[in-house]
Amino acid sequence: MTQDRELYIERLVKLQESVRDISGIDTRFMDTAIARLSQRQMVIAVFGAFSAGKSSVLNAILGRPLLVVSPSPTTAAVTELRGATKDDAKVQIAAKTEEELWRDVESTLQALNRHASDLSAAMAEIDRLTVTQFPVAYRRHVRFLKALRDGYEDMRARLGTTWVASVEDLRAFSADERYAAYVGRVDVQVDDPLLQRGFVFVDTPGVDSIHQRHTNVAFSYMREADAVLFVMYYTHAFSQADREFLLQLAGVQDVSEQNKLFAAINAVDLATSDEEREQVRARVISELRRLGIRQPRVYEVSAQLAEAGRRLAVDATDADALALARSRLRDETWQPDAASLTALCEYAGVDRLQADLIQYVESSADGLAADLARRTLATLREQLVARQREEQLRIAADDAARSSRLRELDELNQRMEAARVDSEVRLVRPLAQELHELLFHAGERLRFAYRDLFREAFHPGRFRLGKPTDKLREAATELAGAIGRRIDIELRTFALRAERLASEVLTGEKTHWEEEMSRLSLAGATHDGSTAGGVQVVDDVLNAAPAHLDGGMFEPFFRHFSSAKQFFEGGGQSAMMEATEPVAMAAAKEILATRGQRLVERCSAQLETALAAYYGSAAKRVANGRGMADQKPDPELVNRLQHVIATLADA
Ligand SMILES: Nc1nc2c(ncn2[C@@H]2O[C@H](COP(=O)(O)OP(=O)(O)O)[C@@H](O)[C@H]2O)c(=O)[nH]1
Ligand SMILES: [Mg+2]
Repeated sequence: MTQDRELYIERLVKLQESVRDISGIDTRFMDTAIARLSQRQMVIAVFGAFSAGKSSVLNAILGRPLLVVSPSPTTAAVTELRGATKDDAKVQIAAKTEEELWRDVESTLQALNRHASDLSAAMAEIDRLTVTQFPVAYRRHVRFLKALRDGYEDMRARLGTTWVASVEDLRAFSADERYAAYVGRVDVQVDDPLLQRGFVFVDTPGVDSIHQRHTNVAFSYMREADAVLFVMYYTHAFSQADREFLLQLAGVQDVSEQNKLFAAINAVDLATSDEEREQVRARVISELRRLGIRQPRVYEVSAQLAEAGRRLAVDATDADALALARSRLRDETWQPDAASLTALCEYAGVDRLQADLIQYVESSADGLAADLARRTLATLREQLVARQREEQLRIAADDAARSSRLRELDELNQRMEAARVDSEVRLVRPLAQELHELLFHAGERLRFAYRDLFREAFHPGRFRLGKPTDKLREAATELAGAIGRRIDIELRTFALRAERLASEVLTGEKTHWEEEMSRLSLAGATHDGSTAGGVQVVDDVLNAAPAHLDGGMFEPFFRHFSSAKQFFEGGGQSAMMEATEPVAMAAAKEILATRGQRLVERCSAQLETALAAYYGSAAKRVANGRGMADQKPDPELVNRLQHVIATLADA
């Protein structure tokens, strides 16, 4: 594959060189293609809940313990692993900036219903918190803040800085919560054959991370990564955070029409029977389907057995590895030999996952590269053919031919001007209309989800202990939060779709006029052959504050609750669900509509700008063509172009 890519680059560079000096040929569009082909990064992003085994699975895939594995939630920063030569191998740790730290502190305090105006006020506020005063679900937030507080004096000077460390330093640093809280990002460059092939692995904070900021990071990787590996722990697949993540991924995949999800059920060594294991697998598949992931690829793995197997293959007397293998296999007499190690690796399942993942990413990267090379060549060919015809026309031109050409060009110019004038009605408004329909569907999806979200928040377990009014309030806050996150998921997907539809409109219009211009043999590209459009609205959503609904709106409906028994067995829960739905949905749709409307406006404005820019440059080309009609023709050029076009046909 690398070879193919190198061939494409070599060809494109040669071709570009051979036509660079021809007047009327603009080869700048080839630079972008060449740059994109040379950059052969293939990104595999790993997601999953805290302690699902993301780092363990990644270590197993790479066959070396590069990432810290821990029973307590440590990784709160993105770690990127990429290849390097032996001399360049290093670890770089970047601390959070003061701004990032503040955003994490502020949102964590907010989740605990506490507030502070700045970092030092926050530190004082944190001193007043005690872990036990909060419900179990929020203790992770408190522990994070406490650790951060303990590290503050040591770490504040490092905010916003980056430093080089060893893998051992990184290990020590990440294992200490006081310091780990300050790490924003880690880059590991390793002298590793797999990574050197251009693969980049990204270990991410848990999808259940307490920091809102991480949702945006996750979303960016969902869009950009070539593959997404989603890791679940055998005994607890599908938390609410998992579902939200996968729902968002389904949205991204739906827009891009690509299925890049690999789902791994880790720690299958915990299965107590084959039937149980089969059931877990079936449930994972059906949940993924229910979330809109078509044809899920599901792998059952044991990162720890893979690790034990790898070590024993190197050294059969490795006592720790042997103990680990025996304990995970629950067989104290197990002995490593060639056959049993092969069986162990087979059972651990990591080799198959690794092979499929790499094969998928490489072949899709190959496909993309070939596609890009093909499109670039096609665009170049169109330009050359147009240029050649133009030159032939000029050679043959007498006065009559010249004036008929000028008439044709003027006529094209007029049609283009008319198209420009009514592009608002013809292109921009229909797009806005289509986007409004999409918004309507997003609102409907939210309405369908309401019952599930309600039941998840007001579940029986919650009311087992504690004062019911406290528990009702807690459930209401959680429900409001869950609805808010759904709105954000819908808005992010909506923005992606809006970008895509807008660039389709733009590309459609460009393609039409490119054909018209090439029919009149007008050379010079204003179209780079790519489908990229000038419309970007996703960042607007990412930069906006998360959607916020007030849990207080549910309080008037607490009257439907008199006791847990009445609520869950006597119809109270259904009554409250019915009664709250209109209120909650009105609030949700209000936010969705306001923010959605803003996005539609931004999208329309950007499409208008991009269209105006295109019409402007196309008009310039027509004007150039008019000017050319009066210049002296060059018969030699026709032959030269013919020669290049012939070489292109061989491709
Ligand atoms: N039984 C079992 N436990 C595992 C396996 N892989 C990881 N774990 C445990 O799961 C915990 C979390 O692992 P880690 O890789 O740090 O998870 P992360 O937070 O998702 O990166 C650790 O205590 C691991 O020892 C496995 O294959 N089997
Ligand atoms: Mg980890």
